[in-house]
Amino acid sequence: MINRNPYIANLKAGYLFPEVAKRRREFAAAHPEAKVISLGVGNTTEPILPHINAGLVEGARRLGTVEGYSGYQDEGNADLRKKISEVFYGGKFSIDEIFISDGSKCDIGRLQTLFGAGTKIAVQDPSYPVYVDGSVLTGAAGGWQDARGGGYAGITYLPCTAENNFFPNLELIPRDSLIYFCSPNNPTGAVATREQLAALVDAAIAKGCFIIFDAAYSEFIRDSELPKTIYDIEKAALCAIEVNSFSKPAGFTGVRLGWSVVPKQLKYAGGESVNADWARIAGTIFNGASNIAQAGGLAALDEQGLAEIRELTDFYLGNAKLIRAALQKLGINCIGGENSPYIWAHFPGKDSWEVFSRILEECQVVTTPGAGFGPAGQGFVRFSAFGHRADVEEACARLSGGGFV
Ligand code: PL4
Repeated sequence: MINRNPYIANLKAGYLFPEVAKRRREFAAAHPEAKVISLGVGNTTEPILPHINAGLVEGARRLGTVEGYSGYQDEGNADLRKKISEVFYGGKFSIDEIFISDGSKCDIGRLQTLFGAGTKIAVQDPSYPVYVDGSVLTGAAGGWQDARGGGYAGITYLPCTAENNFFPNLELIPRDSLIYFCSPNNPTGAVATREQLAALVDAAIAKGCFIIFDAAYSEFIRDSELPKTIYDIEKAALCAIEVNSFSKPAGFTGVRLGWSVVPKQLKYAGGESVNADWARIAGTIFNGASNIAQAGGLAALDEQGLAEIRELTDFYLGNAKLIRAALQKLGINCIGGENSPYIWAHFPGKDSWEVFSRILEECQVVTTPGAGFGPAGQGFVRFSAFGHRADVEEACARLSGGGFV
């Protein structure tokens, strides 16, 4: 009989979001009368806006015509790649440095094949679970260890707490490691300043590290002083890969479209090109994003599409403001929710899964327990601003009863 991949056995628990969904289902089964509202998983709820939707429809229509039909486009639509470079990076990348994906999560997983087993990993703690769980699956991380709040061997957790203003101590980053960094951050909602990102890039270059920079929430940034991409920092192309997505800004969570930037300047210790390797890997184990999704992506990046992105992200930021205000009225300290769709609420001394259960029982509102994002998430709960306005208002009214505090 064939053996199981031993790295799978290293995973300590199930993936966070299905676990939250399971507990929600169990609660709903036990309380069939309850109208449960989800402020848990960051899943978009609002319809795709008309201009972008028309781009999708037109993309589908063209596939039914001789002139408009297209098949495999492994590397992605060249017009879309060019447009991404222009809109997000001031045209500084050539189209063969922009790789279209079926979403940023999918590329975060695939990118790990560039480095392989035994790579040292550093993550913001707390962080989006895919960085850690994906590292375990590729063997970059080892088994679970209970010491110091728990964590996987081979992963350096960089605590992001109120004490350090949710930006990690860069001295903790090991030499020659792969650093996952997300800004605006999931789950804390914190956004790194230009100075902080510059310090991160300097540290990475000095220590021979690469950064995988996850900018999936960049379109929620409203403060013009805050950087939307790591490539705003000079020299970042020497040490960073950026992943991004149409999921949250355009409502493409189910459509599936994203991209990765792998600069040609990026070189391994031996001088080999990371870009060439990524083209090789992507060409081997990925067959391109849907042509329909890419047509929608092109529509999203013209003038009308960008205005719709602004409208949609404004809507979710409006939800975030309501949630934040409701929590603050109860005296709960929270950050995020201003340039980000997540609010990170602090319940000092409490277990985050217990707070999750209390909020579910008292308010029939689903959240995400902070401990699921890493050891430093203990005592926190994440509220997502993705929801219909009426549901968010109803959730805020229920929360304001405060029975769970
Ligand atoms: C639940 C920092 C959400 N099933 O849609 P994608 O693949 O382009 O984006 C995924 C993604 C990438 N980077 C960050 C993210 O936060 C997300 C989406 N995260 C959340 O609630 O934290 C959805 C999670 C989904 C999942 O596992 O990704």
